[in-house]
Amino acid sequence: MRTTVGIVGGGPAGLLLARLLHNAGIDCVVLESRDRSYVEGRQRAGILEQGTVEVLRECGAGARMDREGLVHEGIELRFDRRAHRVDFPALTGGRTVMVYAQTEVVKDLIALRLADNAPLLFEARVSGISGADTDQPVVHFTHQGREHTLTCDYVVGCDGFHGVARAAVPEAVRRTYERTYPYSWLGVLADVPPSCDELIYAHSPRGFALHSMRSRTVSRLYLQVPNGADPADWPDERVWDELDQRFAVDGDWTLERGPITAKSVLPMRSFVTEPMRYGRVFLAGDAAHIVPPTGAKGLNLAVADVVVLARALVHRYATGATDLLDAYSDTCLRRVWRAEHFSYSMTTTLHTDPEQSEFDTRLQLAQLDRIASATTAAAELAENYTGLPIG
Ligand code: RFL
Ligand code: PHB
Repeated sequence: MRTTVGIVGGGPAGLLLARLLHNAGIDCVVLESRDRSYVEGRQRAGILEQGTVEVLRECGAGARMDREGLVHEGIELRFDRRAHRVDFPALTGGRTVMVYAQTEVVKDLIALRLADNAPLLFEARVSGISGADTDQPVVHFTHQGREHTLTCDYVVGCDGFHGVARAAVPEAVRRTYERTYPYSWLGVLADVPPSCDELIYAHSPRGFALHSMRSRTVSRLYLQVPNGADPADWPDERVWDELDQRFAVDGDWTLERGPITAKSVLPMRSFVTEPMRYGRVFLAGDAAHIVPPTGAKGLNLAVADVVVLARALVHRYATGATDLLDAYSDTCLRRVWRAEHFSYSMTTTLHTDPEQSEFDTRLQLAQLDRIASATTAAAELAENYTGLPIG
């Protein structure tokens, strides 16, 4: 097999890149190791930055998002039994975010690719990439019990944190930066209308909690739990009781309860690998960087990477010039490190470290109070949350 751009991984990064290249008339093949229903059902992120929303619309993948997504104009911070709203449009010159689940973005992109009759192979597991530093890199994969090769002009590793593409960058040139956290999230999906129109990020003496949603009838809630926590130790009643305590404020507020339909524990990590390119192999999305989910940046960073890369590939095929491809890694890493900082600071301001002293707690509360009382501090949060310009 041969193609212009070989894409390893059919998550949001790989599928969106394929859409952008297809629209520009550049051939590509997407190889995805899992089956379609697994990829479409994988419960992950829920918040789209305004720039992500615009990209999806412009590439023709925004119709259902615009019908079913919920535009949010702010978030609520809770701390010290107080609630404070951060008003995004007022602080950012009109920017908002969209609540539209990653599962739905992925379903929409898969449907478009199949409707275009463009190559997207499920259950095609890539084992490695050879010839990264030649003109014709080769992707090695297994499909329907047989081994195949895909020869390409360029290969893009969109295969997530546990993928194989990162290994195409030789260790001698690869630098990695990593931080783990002494807590995880217990995430639940519940068949109950959200108890609030906006997301609530809560700092509490019992640890962090987040109220989010998937639609007008489905809530998504998260609780900080110790690393290694077992969902089996969290019967529904315990989850709701704990959420009630962490969201408690002075004044009226009720967390509506309903049947919990899914429960899982998510570890947290910050990770960056540099450079995001070696020869003709490029890395995009979680294959190159991971953020803890507190800032809702993971999916949005993946989108920004592939927008920059698609632009560079289109420029390369239109003009023959590789300047944008050569700049890809540096262009993306600048935004990546900004998002790493934002995600780290949201995470460490809102969570309770098991080793935390009363002094550390007071610093967290001082920072939250600053956001609640100074427009400059609130604007810094709002600008990062709604998303910085791509590229
Ligand atoms: P993905 O979504 O991991 O997609 C990678 C795809 O590559 C496939 N793959 C392979 N295919 C072929 N051959 C191989 N050898 C392959 N190895 C892997 C995988 O099956 C998969 O389909 O990466 P991508 O496209 O870069 O997208 C990034 C986002 O998915 C990610 O940043 C966010 O979902 C992060 N994230 C969250 N972000 C948030 O903002 N809020 C959240 O609540 C949130 N929850 C999460 C998350 C990430 C999670 N992971 C990765 C553990 C919850 C989880 C569980
Ligand atoms: C989600 O809805 O899954 C979600 C929302 C905001 C976050 C993280 C996850 O910061």
